[in-house]
Order: sequence, then C-alpha cells, then structure tokens
Amino acid sequence: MSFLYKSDPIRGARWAELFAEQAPEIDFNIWPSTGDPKEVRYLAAWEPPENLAETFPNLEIVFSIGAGIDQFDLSRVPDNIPVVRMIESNLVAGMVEYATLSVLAAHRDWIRYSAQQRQGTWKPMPSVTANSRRIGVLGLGVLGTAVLTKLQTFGFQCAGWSRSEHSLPGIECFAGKDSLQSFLARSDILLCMLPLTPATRGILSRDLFQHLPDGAVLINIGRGGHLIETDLLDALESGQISAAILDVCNIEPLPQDHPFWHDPRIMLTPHIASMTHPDTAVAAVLDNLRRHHKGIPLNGLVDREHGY
Ligand code: NDP
Ligand code: OXD
Repeated sequence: MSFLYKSDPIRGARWAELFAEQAPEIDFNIWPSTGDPKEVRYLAAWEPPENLAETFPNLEIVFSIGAGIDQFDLSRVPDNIPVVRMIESNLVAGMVEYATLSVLAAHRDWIRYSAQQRQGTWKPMPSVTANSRRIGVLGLGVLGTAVLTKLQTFGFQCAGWSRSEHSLPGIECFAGKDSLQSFLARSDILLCMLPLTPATRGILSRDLFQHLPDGAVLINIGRGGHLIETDLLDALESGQISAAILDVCNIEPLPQDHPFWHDPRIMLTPHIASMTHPDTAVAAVLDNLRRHHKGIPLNGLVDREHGY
C-alpha cells in the first residue's frame, strides 16, 4: 500500500519524514518515483499526473495539495474516487494574515500613500473609522469565514456572499445571484475568496464593478480566472475602483509586459497569500485516511457537481 506525492519536492521531503514517523506502514513516494503503480492507493498532488486511472488502477483517494481544485481535470478522475481539497490550520492562518494585511492597507490608503511617496507628495487624506468601513467577502467557506471572523475584531462592518444560505454571528450573510447586487452595493472593500468554477469564472467584471460604491478597493485572493483584467484597468481609469491588491493573475508568472506591473494603483504579490504547510497538511491527510478506513465522511470532500 503506498502514497504518492506529486508537488514541490522540498516540502515533499518533509511529508516523507512525517509519514515515516506517523504512518510507517504506508510506503511514501515522491514523484517521479512512483514505486509499483498497482500499490498506489492515495495520491496528493497540485496537478495529478496524466492517465491517472490507467496508471494507478487501485487508487482510492486523490488529495489536492491546495484548497483550490480548479487545476484538476475532474473528468479524468473516475467518479468512484473521492477528491479531497486541503483544509489545514496553517493554510487558514496564512490567509487570515494576508487578508487582514490587505484590508488594513486598503482601509488606511496604503497604496495611495506609497504612490505619493514615489512622487514626493506629502498629502494627508481624510481618515475613515473601521466601524464605518464596509467589508464584503465573496465566498463564505473555510477561508472566507475565518477572514471575516478576524476582520470583525477591528470593528469593520462585515458581510459575505455564498451560493447557499449561511448564518454567522455579526456578519451579514447574502446568498445566491439575486442578492449579489445588494451585497456589492454595501462593499467598500471587496475580497474575492471564491473557488474557480464555471459559475465563478470572470465574476470580477465590468458588470460586477458597476454595482460597487465609487472608489471601492478590490482584493483578489481567489484565482486569476475570476478577474477580467481589462475590465479592472477600465474601472481603475474611471475611478469606479480606486485600488486593487492582486495575489493571483490569469497567467502566472505575470508576463513582463503586463500593464499591472507598473500601475501605481495595483499592489501585486506572486500567489503567496497562503500556502499548505507540511506538518499540518500531513495531520489533515492522515486524519482523512483514518476516516476513510472507518467509513466516515472525509473532510473537504469535493462536490463534483458544483466543482469545489
Ligand atoms: P470553500 O469550498 O470552503 O468555500 C468556497 C465558498 O465559495 C463557499 O462559501 C461557497 O458557497 C462559495 N461559492 C462557490 N461557488 C459559488 C457561487 N457560484 N456563488 C456564490 N458563492 C459560491 O473554499 P475555501 O474557503 O477553502 O477556499 C476558497 C478559494 O480560495 C480556493 O478555492 C482557492 O481558489 C483560493 N485560495 C487561494 C490561495 C492563495 O494563496 N491565493 C490559497 C488558498 C486558497 P457555499 O458555502 O454555499 O458552498
Ligand atoms: C491553494 C493555493 O488553493 O495555494 O491552496 O492557491
């Protein structure tokens, strides 16, 4: 019985140590070494190998190394094999840090002050208190909920939008397409923390931006495919959006000639908002293996119909 890991080999070496300590009965291999393919029962990957079902005929579970699974071609994973996305405490903590940093930067006009510094301009802007700033998070899942729970502690007015109904103390919850406009109209700082699916691809578009308050700030920490990049540039030009913080882009790494690089209204980071940490990820995976053996529901099981 073996476990195949196919992702960053440096972090993979730590996964191997942890498996050796905590699950020595499982033979652990790091791609491209697979051991006997017929022995592979579990796979953890950022992108699964080609011909998955043919190559590993006895596969029982596919784990995503990341929280998102849009990089998986689910049609290539047979229906009887569960796909599990990553839910682990350090991934959540990293996202809470990044989102808090970005919201505070937007709230305190950090991007504009940084542009002013480069121009040699000393010009204070009016300050807004946290309790009159409205934060909206697209996605009320594991990450969106953790982020909003933290942001509430600053006194911000917090709201979230999801597909199904949610109820969270102190957070205004909106659900479904019909409520999207009302949610946007009260979001001075909008964070995208959605999974990328056919229903959410291109959601950050001209059509969505026009429902935001004038001068809203956009923070995209979901996926590059959520954003229509030319629509963002137009919205920045018209002032509909005053600044954007982008951790993800359509093409990563962002091409050198892309206009985002030198736009003073945009702050870019290279898809580092949060990362899976081996120690907590292996604990989550081993917990799911125990669940699998006991026949109890897996944590983070992907719903193939909805694609997340
Ligand atoms: P979850 O699956 O826990 O949550 C997804 C949320 O999005 C749910 O609230 C869901 O609604 C909502 N949603 C999905 N589809 C729609 C839709 N069509 N309309 C409205 N709401 C929708 O995911 P996580 O919180 O764990 O992760 C979210 C995403 O964050 C990942 O998929 C990944 O893309 C991104 N990510 C980015 C990282 C980075 O470094 N930049 C790091 C980690 C993750 P409902 O609750 O009703 O199901
Ligand atoms: C993830 C990511 O989905 O790092 O976990 O983007």
